[in-house]
Order: sequence, then C-alpha cells, then structure tokens
Amino acid sequence: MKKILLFAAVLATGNLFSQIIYNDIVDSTYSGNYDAYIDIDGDMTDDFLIHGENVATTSFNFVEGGNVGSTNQVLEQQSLSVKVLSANDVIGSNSSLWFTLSSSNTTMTSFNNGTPIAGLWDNQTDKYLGVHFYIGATQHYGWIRVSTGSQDNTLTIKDFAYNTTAGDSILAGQTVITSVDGLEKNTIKLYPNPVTNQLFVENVAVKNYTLFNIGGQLITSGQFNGNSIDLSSVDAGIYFVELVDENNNKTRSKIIIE
Ligand SMILES: [Ca+2]
Repeated sequence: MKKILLFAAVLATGNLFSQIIYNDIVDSTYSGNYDAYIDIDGDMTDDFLIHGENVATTSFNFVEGGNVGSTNQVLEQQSLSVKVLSANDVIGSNSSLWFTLSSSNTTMTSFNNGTPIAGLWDNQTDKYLGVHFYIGATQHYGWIRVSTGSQDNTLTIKDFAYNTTAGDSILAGQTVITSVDGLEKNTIKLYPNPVTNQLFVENVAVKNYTLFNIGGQLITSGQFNGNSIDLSSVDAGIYFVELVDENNNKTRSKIIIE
C-alpha cells in the first residue's frame, strides 16, 4: 500500500525546478454586474478580482484594487488601462508597466451607450492579462486568458497559468517549459500521468533516468531498458523525472505517482 501525501501542502513549499502550473478551468462568462474571483495557484486565497458593472447607459469592467490581492500586480498599457497581451508575449521583470493593485482599479473596458470611452479590452478574443502575484512570501509571474464581448462588458475567463519559480518569467499562453538543457521536452511522451506502476516513455532514446522528490532529493535512478520505468515501489506523491539521452541531453518532467 502506498502512502498518501497531501498534495496541496507539498505544492505550497515550492519546487526546485522551474515549472509552469497550468489550470484549464471551465470557461466562465460574466456580464452586467459581477465579481469574478481568480485563484491562480489554487491555494484557496483569491489573487485577482475582475469586477463589472452595468448602470443606466454605462457599463465597464476593471481589475479591482485595494481589496483582493492588493499587493499583486497586473500589466498596464498606460496608467490605469490594462494591457492586452498576445500569445508568447514575455511576462517578467522587464515587462512594462507593472501596476500594484494597492488602491486604484485598472480599467479593461468602459462604455457609454455601447461606445468605448476607456480601456483596450473591447471585442478581444483569446488575449492575456499579465500578472505578478504572491504565493506566501514569494512573487510569481503568470497569465490569465480572457475573451471579451463587443460594445458591452461581457467577459469570459478561459484558463490561467504561472511559473512556480519566483521571479522567473512566463510567456503569455505558455503551459509547459518546452526545453531543458537541449532535449526538446514537447516531443517526449510520458504516460500515464498520474502513474501507479509503469511509466512509459516514447519519442526519445533515453539512456538513463533519475527520479527526484519535490524537494530535489534523489529517490531512485537507473539505466533505461525497453520503454518503461518501474515506479511501483515509490511512495505516492509529486516527483520530477529526469531523462538523459545518448547525447547527454537532459529533460525534467513533473509526474504524479498514485
Ligand atoms: Ca492564490
């Protein structure tokens, strides 16, 4: 019988290796008067609040400041106007302008009788908010993918992701680290994940493997024979498997052992 670990507690301690945590939520559409709370890292603490109002001839939505996630930041195009990012735009320390949500709201859209009077988010499809938010004491870069209606404050939140390494940048729309130490990770197929006993590896000539726990400690390693790694004796939990090919290229992937 394998031991069961508390995944949430393990995740909260942080990772040794840079990883993207991607959360593909069920698309959530809002319009009129609404509050859309977003918890990017799933730690039960909301990180951002997008607020909408529809009053008489005006409607608008903004990323709210001064309350939820008041120490967190969002990328602006200009003062008090939320930037519209496209796929693969870099979100990191060199991005501008970072706006701290300590007091003011920053506008996504504002309409008067359907005519845009402020904000850049009218009629945008699959664009990204760049965000910088705290997990405990460390601050992380991430993105939120959003589509918006035309000439009203309808807004759909599609999915979001963040980099587990504090201070490391992320690309808008990025869901995995695609290359580590020269071995193209996105061509490797690891399955099943979560895995119980045998982890199968395809699309790479692996020479050997090493399994680390989430704290970076070596758990097991070995020569790679055939097409799978036997993990049946490893306790349940979250791990990184490092694969090395014939040219000593390495890649690391996160796996969950059940
Ligand atoms: Ca959170």
